[in-house]
Amino acid sequence: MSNYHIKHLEEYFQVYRKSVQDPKRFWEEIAEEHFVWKKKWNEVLSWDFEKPEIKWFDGAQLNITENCLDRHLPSRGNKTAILFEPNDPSGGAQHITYRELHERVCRFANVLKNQGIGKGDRVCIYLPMIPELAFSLLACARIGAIHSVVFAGFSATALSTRINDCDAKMVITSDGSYRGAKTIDLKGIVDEALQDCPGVQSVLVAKRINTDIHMEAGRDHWLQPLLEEAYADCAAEIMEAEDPLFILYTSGSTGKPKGMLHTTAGYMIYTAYTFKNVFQYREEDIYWCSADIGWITGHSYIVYGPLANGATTVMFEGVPSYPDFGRFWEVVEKHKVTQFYTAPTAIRALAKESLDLVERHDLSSLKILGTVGEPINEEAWHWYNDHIGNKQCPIVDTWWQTETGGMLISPIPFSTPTKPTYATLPLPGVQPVLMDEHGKILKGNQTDGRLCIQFPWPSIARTIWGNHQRYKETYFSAFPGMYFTGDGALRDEVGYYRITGRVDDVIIVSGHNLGTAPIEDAINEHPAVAESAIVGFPHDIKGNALYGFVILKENGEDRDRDNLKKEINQMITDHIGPIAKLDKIQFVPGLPKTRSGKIMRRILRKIASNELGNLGDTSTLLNPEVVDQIIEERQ
Ligand code: 6R9
Repeated sequence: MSNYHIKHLEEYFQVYRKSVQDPKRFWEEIAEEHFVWKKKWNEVLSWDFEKPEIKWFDGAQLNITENCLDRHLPSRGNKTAILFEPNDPSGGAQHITYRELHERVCRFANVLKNQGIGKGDRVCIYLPMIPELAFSLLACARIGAIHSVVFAGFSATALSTRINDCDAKMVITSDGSYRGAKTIDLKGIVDEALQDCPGVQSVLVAKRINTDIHMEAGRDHWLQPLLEEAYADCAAEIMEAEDPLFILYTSGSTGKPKGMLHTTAGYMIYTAYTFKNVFQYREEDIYWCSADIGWITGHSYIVYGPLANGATTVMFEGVPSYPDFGRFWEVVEKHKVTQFYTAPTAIRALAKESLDLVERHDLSSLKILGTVGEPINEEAWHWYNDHIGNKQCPIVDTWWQTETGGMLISPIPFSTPTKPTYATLPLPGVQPVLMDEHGKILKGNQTDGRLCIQFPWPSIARTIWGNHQRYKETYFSAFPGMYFTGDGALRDEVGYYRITGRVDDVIIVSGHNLGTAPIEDAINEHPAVAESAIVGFPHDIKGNALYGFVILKENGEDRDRDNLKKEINQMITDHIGPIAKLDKIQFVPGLPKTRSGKIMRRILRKIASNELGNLGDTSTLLNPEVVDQIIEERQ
């Protein structure tokens, strides 16, 4: 039996049992058998969720880039490591082999050193999805610098806040970026941000769109000539297992963004292990995750997890709608993608379009489909299963967080039978529990509560950069001795987990706890509905009432609105009960979304409650204009 590659359900249960009974031995075997170390550990795990302090493989020394690059050179030197698919479909894909990637990372690492960057320094990366983005993460890791990637859709203010929070010495960016038919002036945004960032000493600029940009003398340098001059080899810095690898910001429910800090050995082992199992990865596969490396999904499952397994990972610069809504499927066909991993929001958007855009492509190379980022509703799940997977591809609904570093609850394809909208079972090493609001563990199945994890897994974030107290308060205080995820979940009769959404999305109506996700699921099943979001607003008698924001499909646009409202409420009554009926329904052209596709319920809640004066920061939204439209047509 191999702990590292689970192939059937019985094996899953055996491996899972072992991982819980003797977690140290379990992870130690994986660490020994599948990774290269400069020095072995003194202790596999020490932990204290009260302090909180978590250490995995303390005393070990390694460099993650040797595990992702150098060790593959003898056997996979000529294999494609990164398959870059540009924004422009006629632009030609680039196949970057492991040998080339190694060389580019080494040159880049030398450039960083020549610019005075060393171990422990923070480097902010603000790049579009071009190969230099992957190179720059790995170059930082090569020399022990801590990367902090900021998604290249964030504004100058969001960027400067993140640069200053971690005191980055350097920014890596590009002259601009492509986004569908548009170009974006990234360097202009960096220039604006840097007016408020006195700590930044240098800026490296990759050329992408070839426009004339301002280069600040003494501070800004074109990347390409520096790479050409640099040595093609760079010894990997020796890192301690618990040395920081990167910071990644995630928004909290209040206050400034939290810089989640991930460290080296545990993160490497866990992302590699979960990649291998959840995607049942095999040597000849072509794996594609459509996320942006600006999010944790891209860090763990475009860069580190796949490369640690010697995989071919597709990097896509474009958007799903350019040149048309068939682009994803065109790319799958073109590169014969075997695993495809995306977000429910993308699936819903694509499902709204003509099926012709799917059917004109040969998707027979696909073996496994994945989703991440939010609960997937039943309708989207079936569309994905029927039309993309042709009912042949298991769907892995992977639940995890920036804070968890890797997937925690997910089916293992061909082992765990899938169930629509369920993330199913915990991965080996993960010990979830459901808690009631009084802090009692809910035993047994057919129950629901707040999702906590009661034992550390290797890739849990170790702190919030510069604010350990906030780390403790946010994750370890609600239920002492447990990591609190902030999510609610239910456990069905066989022990499968279904994530019901953020706990703060629970609305109590007349004393009944209603999660927004199941109501939205019910509404979305109406044939005229494309997407919906439910929030609560204060109500004299019920405490809270429900307000639904609904996007119609094209076939619903001409329908009588009052009839539609009645039908929608009937759907809810049928699926959940009359208690969950909506008091107000507003048909909207779009929903305010974060750049990663999450609905900003905070804003919808304010609109529903008529608190229009204080909408908070909308600058990080993907589509801020939609907010004004919604306000204008408020019910
Ligand atoms: C990886 C990522 C984390 C939050 C998480 C939860 C939601 C993620 C989900 C899911 C239901 C899934 N979430 N995956 N909800 N089913 N499969 O998305 O990280 O951006 O930090 O978001 O996303 O609410 O707590 P992050």
